[in-house]
Amino acid sequence: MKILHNVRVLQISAGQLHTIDKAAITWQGQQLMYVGTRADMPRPDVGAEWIDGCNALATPALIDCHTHVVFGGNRSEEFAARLSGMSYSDIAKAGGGIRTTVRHTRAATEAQLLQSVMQRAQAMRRGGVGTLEIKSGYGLDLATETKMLRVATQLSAQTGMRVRRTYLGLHAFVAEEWPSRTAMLEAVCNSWLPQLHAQGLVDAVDAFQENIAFNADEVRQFFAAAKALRIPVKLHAEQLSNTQGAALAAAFGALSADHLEYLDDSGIAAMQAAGTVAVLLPSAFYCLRESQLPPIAKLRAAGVPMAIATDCNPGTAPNTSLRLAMHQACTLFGLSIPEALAGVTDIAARALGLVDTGQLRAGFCADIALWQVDHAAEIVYWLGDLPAQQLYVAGRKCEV
Ligand code: DI6
Ligand code: FE
Repeated sequence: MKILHNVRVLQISAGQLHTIDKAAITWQGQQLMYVGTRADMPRPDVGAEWIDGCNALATPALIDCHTHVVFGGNRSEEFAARLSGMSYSDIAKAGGGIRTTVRHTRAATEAQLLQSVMQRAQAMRRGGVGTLEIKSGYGLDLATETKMLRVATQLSAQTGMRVRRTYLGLHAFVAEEWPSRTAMLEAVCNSWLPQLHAQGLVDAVDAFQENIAFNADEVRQFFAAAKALRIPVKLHAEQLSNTQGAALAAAFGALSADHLEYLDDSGIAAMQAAGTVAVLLPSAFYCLRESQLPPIAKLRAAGVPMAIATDCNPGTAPNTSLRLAMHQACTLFGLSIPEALAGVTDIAARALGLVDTGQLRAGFCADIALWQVDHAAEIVYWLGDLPAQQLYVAGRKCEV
């Protein structure tokens, strides 16, 4: 048994922050046993390990529920091109964008990919992230998609972080490599997905539904294949235009629909009815210098839970700081501090289908971040480095 004492504990419920002062947290193995005041703590086991929290603020370890953090190369040259006037869509149509990263990711060895993602993941971990979702999607062939998902699996062992792997089967269509779009769909749905699933590499699937990517019929076919294998689905929806992606995702009981700048009222209603989480990605909004805001007030009014993630990727969000994404969600999208904190803990867990992480309560996983701050708002407020003092994932201490 472990006993973290001399801490203040942040709890987030019903949109309110609540701090327990002079608190203690105990856990056995991976599971929290007690979270409350030190005074009320049940008598500990003899031989329990005592850990001094130095009066830090304890929060659930943060959860980054949407990333593309495994990739080869980078896209700084396209960033420069965008600064001189080219749009993200122009670059994609000219064969760049996602396809640039596909070339680099195919060329990289598994060891090279692991080495580059380790650096980014270490920055995330230092920022208090204990759980990380990682999407494939820069392979677009079976060998490279497999390589990406294997690297994501290895990353967990190397860093101690919990990793959820998402097969982003429909990210981009490379016309030169296929006789038709139907042929690609056929391979992804009936061959690659079942093979990746059989190797235990897939926790969920995702697709990019957009005018420059895949249409509703194609996504529906892919989701039907995932459903047949009982794999949960997620969707990049209404990022650059409205293609009724959120409603389609909701119809499949999706864990989340992500981006959502162009989400409309019917999409909100469908998400609300299905319990689909809205994942907000303000770093991509910022990098693309978008002006269309996701309909935050309407999502809030409808009671659709809102998570926040980095979308860490080389094209639209070269960001390893979940705290920066939280800050952007507040400054650019108008979220409150409690919404931002819930969006990277409890609600982010829901967006990944994790039922026992993201809260500091008995029975949940012992995933804890300690912060040297006076008030929880500082976690969102400071720009730049604010390293977690200590981090525990599934009861085990991680380096920060
Ligand atoms: N939407 C995104 O924001 C990322 N993928 C997607 O479907 C961007 C991917 C990239 O540009 O590399
Ligand atoms: Fe994304």
